[in-house]
Amino acid sequence: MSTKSALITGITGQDGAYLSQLLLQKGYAVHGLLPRRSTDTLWRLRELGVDRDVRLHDGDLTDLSSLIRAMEASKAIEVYNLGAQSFVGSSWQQPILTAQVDGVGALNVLEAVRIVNPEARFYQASTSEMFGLIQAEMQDERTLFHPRSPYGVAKLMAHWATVNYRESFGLHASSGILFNHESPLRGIEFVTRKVSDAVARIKLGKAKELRLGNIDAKRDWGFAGDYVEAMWLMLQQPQADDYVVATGITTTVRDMCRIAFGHAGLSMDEHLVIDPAFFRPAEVDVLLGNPGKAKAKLGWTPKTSLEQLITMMVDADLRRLGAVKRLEPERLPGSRIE
Ligand code: NAP
Ligand code: F7E
Repeated sequence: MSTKSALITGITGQDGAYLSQLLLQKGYAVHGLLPRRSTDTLWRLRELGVDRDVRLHDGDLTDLSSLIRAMEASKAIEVYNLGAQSFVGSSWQQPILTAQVDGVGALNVLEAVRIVNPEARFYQASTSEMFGLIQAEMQDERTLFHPRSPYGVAKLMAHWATVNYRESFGLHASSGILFNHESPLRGIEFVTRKVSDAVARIKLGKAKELRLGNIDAKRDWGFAGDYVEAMWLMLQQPQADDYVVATGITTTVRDMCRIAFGHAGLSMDEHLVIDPAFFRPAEVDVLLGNPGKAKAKLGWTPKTSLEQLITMMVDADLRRLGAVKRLEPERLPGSRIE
């Protein structure tokens, strides 16, 4: 039997790294789109020990010709569009770039699939940010959207383009409406990783305070390693569809932060400073997902609690920053077992 081939845009990001690891474990040939950067962006793939096992193709989501070439060279039968300007905060400063990469970029990938291999299955990284100003206490696949940032608006375009290519051209195109998911590989600008990094620094005497914005915001946080399994499951279904992927539990930034400080034996109240610089022009106050459809149809359930997730992240940052005394076992969850 010939090896299945998958193409991942955003392969150097948090989810791209975990998905690469998962697909390699399943025997896929994993290809990734690599946008030109002046700095090294392979650290996550390296940290999971898979950087030498993936094949990278020069390309950018805003350059359709490079996507067509990557589709042709990879012979992908599954395409995961994870690439994005994914930081909500930056989307107010770079709204046009965000629209071009996150909105038009997804359309470019759909076009590349349609032109090169319309039989290939397509996954779109949709987001709970599309719910924004929530229209139901618990959000599911039928909840109305009301995005609150240029990021949410751009992602909504990509989401509807995915539905439209499914309905117009019969593509096997699915959207995963994923709620916040985190890991030790999360970018430092996102709140969980900002907290875990700061807690580790404070613990090691390298910093004194942590400055945050709106700590009353509530998020439904899960572990990225669990969530990439749902992406893969969506593309194994006979029919393409849209699925909410979430834990069904929501927690304030304040309580998430308290878990992190508590794990390191520190008092949050002694170190946390509220800084208006980190408040957003429009906030998504609360998100809470209903993963019922993903459970029923994909057989997917989250495996990692928020407590496990945050302690794993604090421990990883302590280790990175050179802690003598470790608070966790040697290996990062999800890293390669020799
Ligand atoms: P991430 O860590 O920020 O990774 C984003 C990836 O996109 C990086 O590999 C980045 O490459 C790449 N990228 C950025 N601009 C690009 C361009 N113009 N052309 C090609 N690639 C480009 O994001 P993530 O957390 O892994 O999230 C994966 C996807 O899921 C994103 O689409 C995100 O919007 C969406 N999502 C995330 C969450 C979450 O909680 N993590 C929830 C719902 C949806 P560089 O690093 O070189 O810029
Ligand atoms: O903010 C509040 C902030 O930046 C979470 C992306 O992956 O998930 C992510 O978007 C909350 C917000 O994630 C700080 O105001 C307080 O209410 O970690 P975040 P996000 O905006 O929810 C969705 C699902 C995606 O799709 C996105 O790609 O925390 N908050 N103080 C802060 N947030 C940050 N970043 N920094 C602070 O200092």
